[in-house]
Amino acid sequence: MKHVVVGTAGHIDHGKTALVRALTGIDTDRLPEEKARGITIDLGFAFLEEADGLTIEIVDVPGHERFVKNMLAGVGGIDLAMLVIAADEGVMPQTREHLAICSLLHIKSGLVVLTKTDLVEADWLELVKEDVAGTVRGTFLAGAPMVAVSARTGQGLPELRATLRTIAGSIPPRETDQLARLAVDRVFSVRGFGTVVTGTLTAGQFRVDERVEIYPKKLETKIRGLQTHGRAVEQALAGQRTAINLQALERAAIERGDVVGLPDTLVPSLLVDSTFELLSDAPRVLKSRDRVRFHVGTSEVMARVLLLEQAQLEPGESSFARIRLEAPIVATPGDRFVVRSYSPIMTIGGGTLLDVAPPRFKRKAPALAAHLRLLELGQAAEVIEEHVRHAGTSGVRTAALSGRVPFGPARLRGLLAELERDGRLLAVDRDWYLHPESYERLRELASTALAEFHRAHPLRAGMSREELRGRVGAVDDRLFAHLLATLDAAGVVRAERDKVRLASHEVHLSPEQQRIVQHIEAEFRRADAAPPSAEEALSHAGVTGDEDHELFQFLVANKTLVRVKESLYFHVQSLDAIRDRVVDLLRDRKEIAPGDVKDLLGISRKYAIPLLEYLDQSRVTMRVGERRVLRGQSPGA
Ligand SMILES: Nc1nc2c(ncn2[C@@H]2O[C@H](COP(=O)(O)OP(=O)(O)OP(=O)(O)O)[C@@H](O)[C@H]2O)c(=O)[nH]1
Ligand SMILES: [Mg+2]
Repeated sequence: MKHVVVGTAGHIDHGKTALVRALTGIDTDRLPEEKARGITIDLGFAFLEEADGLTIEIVDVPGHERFVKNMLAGVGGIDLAMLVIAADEGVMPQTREHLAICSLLHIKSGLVVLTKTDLVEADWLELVKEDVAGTVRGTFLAGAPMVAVSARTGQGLPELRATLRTIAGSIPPRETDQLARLAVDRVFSVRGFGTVVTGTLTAGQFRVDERVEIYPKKLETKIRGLQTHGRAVEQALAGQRTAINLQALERAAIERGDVVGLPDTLVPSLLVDSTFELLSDAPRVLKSRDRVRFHVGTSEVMARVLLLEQAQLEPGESSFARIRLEAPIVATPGDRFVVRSYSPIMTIGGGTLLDVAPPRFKRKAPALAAHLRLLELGQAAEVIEEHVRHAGTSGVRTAALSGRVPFGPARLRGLLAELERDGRLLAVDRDWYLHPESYERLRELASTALAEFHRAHPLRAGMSREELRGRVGAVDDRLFAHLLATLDAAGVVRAERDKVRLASHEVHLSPEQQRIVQHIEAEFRRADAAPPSAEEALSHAGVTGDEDHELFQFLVANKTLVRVKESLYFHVQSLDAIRDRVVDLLRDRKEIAPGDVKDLLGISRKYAIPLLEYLDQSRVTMRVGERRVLRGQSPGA
């Protein structure tokens, strides 16, 4: 089974539609207006089934100058172009424009059909053939078969069909490892079925019941049914003209230019980086920031072309460009696009998309050109590494990368694994990658932040984890944990519970600081169950300050002093002894009142109440009414 999509091309009235009908028996002009005016306005579709499992799908396009935009929507997904030229008229403006468009889209194969031969003499036909050969010289159609036919008499049609079959046979099958996508070229609703979209399935495959997303509109739905040339199928494959019946979506919700893909795989973009070439017969120079019509897939969007290497392009010149779109497009790197001038409307150039989610860069920086050259010409692995490098310290997920590289998900996964093995990428966890340079940057940020912290707070044991995470750019929790674990294993930091310090950090007290600390500690130890306030203890040691004083906090951090309540600290040994004495008393009495503690320790309510609350919180005692019992024992037990 092979599917090849052929697109017609050529000037208005040159006999494209008549030729398709003569070949396939299908009249592709469906609209009443097309019938009335005798011209094609929008795309038409037909097909030929050959004996050996080959299906030739045909997209018939309009030749009218005003409908080139529809022509562009039709030729986006084709494999080969059939340039139709009426023998009586020869090469005309849209013959050239359609040829230029097919060239810009990098269509690789095709043929020329000279039709209406019933209207001309044999020697005139020879002249036209020579003229056509000159026109296609230097294009993908140079040397391509040229077949003379008449749709009216049927002359030459068998030869044309045989030629199409031969060319179709030589077209390589489409890649199977590619994200499935279909650029919508028609939307309509069918009674009893609902909304149907059609297009060429450019890559991948779709199945009935599969969940899909309509990009860029973010509409998620399900494939209710699939058809290829009028027949219901369970599955549609790359290269097939496909009609998709979508579940529960209004016809008005979708339009030409939208793309059907698997959910969360494609990337809608308002900014893309690309190569750009101005056609050598473009009527004038293109200046950076010129407003143009941008065509990719089946969409047309207004855009501005920012030239990255020069201020303007002469006809025939090319450059890297950053394209700012006025509405989102949905495409992948490697896709070709066509640009037409704003007014008068003319095809002037095109290029290849290199990045559909470009990183910020200083415009015109030499680094940007180097980056784009790598995306254009680099090996697949280098391209991935470059994207991960630019993802910076937050890293990038495989799923987010797959819509941004010009190759399929299976190849991407293989290359990521290879890069990780070679140490060119780090895996934070499965499907999440970071460039070693970014990791190095995080290490530096963490070390610098810790060193600064230690310098500012030499008496503090360490920095809080959350504060440190903020200092390295508030990276994801898992990435931060990974970073700390690696730094700890490497002996650079010590991460203990919620505090992190440099492994080299030690708290050093000067002799004077030692004296003060010892003085405060001695006072708390002496005061036992009736401790002084921080201010008092500090002033007795000859310094002014409150509980935030670094030396007081030093005693708290090393657990010499324990905070029982706001501004109330006890010496740790006193607190241990108090707890033991209260527990003993409770063992004896089963339950006690605050007054009992006052008497036991010889202290006032000011200390007794906070102490009991502290013991409640420490799960030593439990409050029952105004009294306390030992936790886990009820009164009277
Ligand atoms: N004598 C003669 N007339 C032809 C032949 N092929 C097409 N015609 C006539 O040429 C006219 C235009 O043919 P179409 O097939 O509509 O031309 P087209 O290229 O599809 O035109 P657009 O889609 O509008 O660009 C019609 O009147 C056809 O009957 C042919 O081989 N011989
Ligand atoms: Mg036509």
